[in-house]
Amino acid sequence: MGYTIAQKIIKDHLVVGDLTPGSEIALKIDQTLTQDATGTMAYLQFEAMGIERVKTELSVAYIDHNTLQAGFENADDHRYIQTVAKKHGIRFSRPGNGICHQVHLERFSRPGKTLVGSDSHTPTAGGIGMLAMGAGGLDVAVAMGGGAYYLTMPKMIRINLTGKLPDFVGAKDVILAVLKKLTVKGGVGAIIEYGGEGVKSLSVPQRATITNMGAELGATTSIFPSDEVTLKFLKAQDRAEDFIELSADSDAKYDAEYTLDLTTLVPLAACPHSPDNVKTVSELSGLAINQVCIGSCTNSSMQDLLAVAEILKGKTIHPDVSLSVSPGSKQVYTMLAECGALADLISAGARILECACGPCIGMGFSPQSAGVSLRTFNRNFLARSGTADANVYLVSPETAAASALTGVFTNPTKLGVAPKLELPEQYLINDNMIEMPAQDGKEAKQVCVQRGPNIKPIPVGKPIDRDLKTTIALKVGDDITTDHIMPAGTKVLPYRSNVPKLSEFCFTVCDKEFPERAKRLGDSVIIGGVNYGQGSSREHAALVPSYLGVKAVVAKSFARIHIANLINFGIVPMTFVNETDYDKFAEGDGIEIVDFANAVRTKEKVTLGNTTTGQTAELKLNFTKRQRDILLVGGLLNYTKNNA
Ligand code: MIC
Ligand code: SF4
Repeated sequence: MGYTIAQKIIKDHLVVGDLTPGSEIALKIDQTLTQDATGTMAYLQFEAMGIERVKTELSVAYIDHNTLQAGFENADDHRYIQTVAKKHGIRFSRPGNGICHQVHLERFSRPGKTLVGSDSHTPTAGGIGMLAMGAGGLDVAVAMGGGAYYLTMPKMIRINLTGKLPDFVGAKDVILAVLKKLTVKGGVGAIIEYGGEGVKSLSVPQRATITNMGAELGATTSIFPSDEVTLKFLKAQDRAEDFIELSADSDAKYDAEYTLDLTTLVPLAACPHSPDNVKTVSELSGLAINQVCIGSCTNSSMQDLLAVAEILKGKTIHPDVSLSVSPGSKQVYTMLAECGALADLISAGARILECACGPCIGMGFSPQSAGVSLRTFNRNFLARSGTADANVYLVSPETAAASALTGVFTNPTKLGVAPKLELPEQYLINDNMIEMPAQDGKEAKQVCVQRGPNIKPIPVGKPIDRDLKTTIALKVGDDITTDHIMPAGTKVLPYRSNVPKLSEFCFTVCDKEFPERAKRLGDSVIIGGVNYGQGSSREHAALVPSYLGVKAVVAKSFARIHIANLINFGIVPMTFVNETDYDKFAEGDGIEIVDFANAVRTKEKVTLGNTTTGQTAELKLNFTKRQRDILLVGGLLNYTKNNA
């Protein structure tokens, strides 16, 4: 039997397990990346492991999320990451160098290699044929230390692309079409592979837009073949030696296959507040807009921004619209400046922001009250923009630019004939903002790691008690995102390395009283719906509830990275055997699981009693032996220490 692309890379890196979908596997990790909002915690954890040097082929620490420095906190964290990286053998991408996924794609990604990153959009590098996965910071810390990365062997989904994209229809429209079909749960437990003759017509940055938003499908990762288009990109980045060819065997088996004819695609938009709430731009045509934001790790490549500049050239954006443009990397930014496209953007009225995540993570540029914002980003979750009642739509750069000119939703295909965009034969290579680590030995020993006062010790979990007898502190519905659990934005992000302070914001998007109530209760549980914890990889969405005393989350189902994070921080994730039992529990009810520790140790099912109403529900405990051991001792840090 033949293998899929992902199976080939997995086979080459397999340390534990086999290719049976649903079973536990562990992979050797070649590269890691961190960003600053999750990185501080990841490096604190790495330091706690007491390992001198990273054991990967390459590890890079990026600064791209917390770049609005409204106080000392973010700058302190940057300095900490810079010095800790220098000491332990990690390259440091300085603030201003760009968004981690864009820079990694340009300068470090390699077909056939494995990458874990403490950011859910790490699969961006799947666009070059890399097996790239998002994970919690602690998992990334373990990988830096040479430990394997544990995950559930995914099933394989193939999307065959046929035809060629029409003018003014972009890679964003491809992934929005996939999201419309498969939904935000459609990729859970799966790797999405793209194939078919349509692949050849997509550049590496376009492929990366598609794999980037595979995160929104809930997929473990997404991947494209590595072919002559890949080689061309690597050559243009002066990295031809990193190329290997990779494709699926003709008799590879997939668990599901879909076909998407690129020729038939039209401009699409994901409507508030979910990336799978997709309509055609024509359906929305004429709807007034207030703001347009172009950038993010999804759509900030040279190709994207050249298309935008071409549409805006010689024109002025509509008086009712405020337009931001954040180039994805210093490479993109400099090249835009050199070719004159930057001047076209500026003279059309764009407000140019630094190359960073910016508005995507609510770091400035929040829309006006009840504003309509068109963004080329990947997430439009409630309140993520920083304005609770804003309506955020996700669109392609072409739709964003066309609409910025008219002040209403505008189908870019109405603009006439698309100009021919020439992609560079050679990108501008200047890695001067990537700082190399100190040499192993004396030089590294001399590096003094600098910690600001905002960096507080990581709370350590406690072993599980014999019985679980506590109260439901919160009950939430389906598709709760990590942005609900642990919001981001300018006010909260500076505290990513200060868990006590961060806890004041936990779940406040859903319920302002939650932090106080959880503290008052001492310990508690949360009841959730389907796909609990979708979205980002931020382990703070587990670490902070754990700090607030949450012992277990009982849900209808969980998102992949979040369930791993819950286990890593000693919160027991359990699912209802019968989903309708969800209705038997309400906030404030007392609950009980007798012999809880023993159940976590050995049982596959357990009874949850509602001590307020007397009702019961059967719960599933679907854990591997290793996960059970981690939970019993109160989390992965304790587990790692105990096994050291
Ligand atoms: C996001 O897009 O939500 C983030 C911010 O990049 C997160 C990581 C974080 O919360 O720091 C992610 O996607 O993992
Ligand atoms: Fe940054 Fe937004 Fe990409 Fe997250 S999704 S890495 S916040 S640009």
